[in-house]
Amino acid sequence: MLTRRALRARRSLIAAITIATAPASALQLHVKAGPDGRSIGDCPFAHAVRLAAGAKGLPVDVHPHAPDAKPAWLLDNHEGKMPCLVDGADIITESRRIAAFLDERYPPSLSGLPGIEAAEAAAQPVFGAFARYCKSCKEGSLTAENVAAESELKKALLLHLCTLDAHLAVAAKPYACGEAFSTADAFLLPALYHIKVAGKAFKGFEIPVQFMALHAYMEHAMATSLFTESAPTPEMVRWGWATARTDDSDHKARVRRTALAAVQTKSV
Ligand SMILES: N[C@@H](CCC(=O)N[C@@H](CS)C(=O)NCC(=O)O)C(=O)O
Repeated sequence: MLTRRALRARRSLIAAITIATAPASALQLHVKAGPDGRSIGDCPFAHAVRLAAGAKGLPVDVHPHAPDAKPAWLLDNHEGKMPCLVDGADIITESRRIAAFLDERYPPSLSGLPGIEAAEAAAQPVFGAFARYCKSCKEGSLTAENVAAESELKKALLLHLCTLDAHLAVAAKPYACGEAFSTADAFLLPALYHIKVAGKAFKGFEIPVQFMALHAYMEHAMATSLFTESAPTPEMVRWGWATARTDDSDHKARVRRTALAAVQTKSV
């Protein structure tokens, strides 16, 4: 049992640590824009960075850029890569590197939690498996061979989801490592959100109800303000995948016009 004096000392120590580790000003995060070039786009990697920063209570100013309107410094010195974090003199690209940078600089650690390796091993393959499946049988490429390949890609995704469900059934109380939000959650939640929205829209795919731990995990985490305040809209996610699912530039332009009209109608 701590005495009042010890409690006061502990509080001022925590305050001192917080002051010392808070960024001097909000972090700046440069991300892919939506079809209007102004709104925050669909990028799941940018979303992961926002979740990691948000879980640490760090304020982030988000700057969306269209592919043809990126700042010169980003193009010249960082290959135009986004997401790109600017924290004072530090400029970092690649979402995993950004998350590691934030973790090193600002407590609490999201990657040093017990069980993080097992959580990452179960979570990491999911987004790639979904991307391969969702991009299969692109617009205008519906051959028998592609349909057979698509079925294999769906099976692979289901296997990864099954492994993830088994992991969450044991570990998730309620996050992928247990009680605390970790880097594994920051990257996994955007992936699952894309599966939920784009899987349904483009493949009629739904995560099987049998994956109960996975559903419980998603329901809890996707209802938190950390998630709802940083997630792109479902329209944005569908726009991103509709563009990724076609090589035809006329079709890409049509997708952009439709998405643009939807974004503009919403903002009226
Ligand atoms: N490996 C990168 C991937 C980032 C990435 O693919 N970003 C895409 C969107 S999901 C992007 O910003 N594209 C827009 C552009 O580069 O203009 C990371 O993890 O940061």
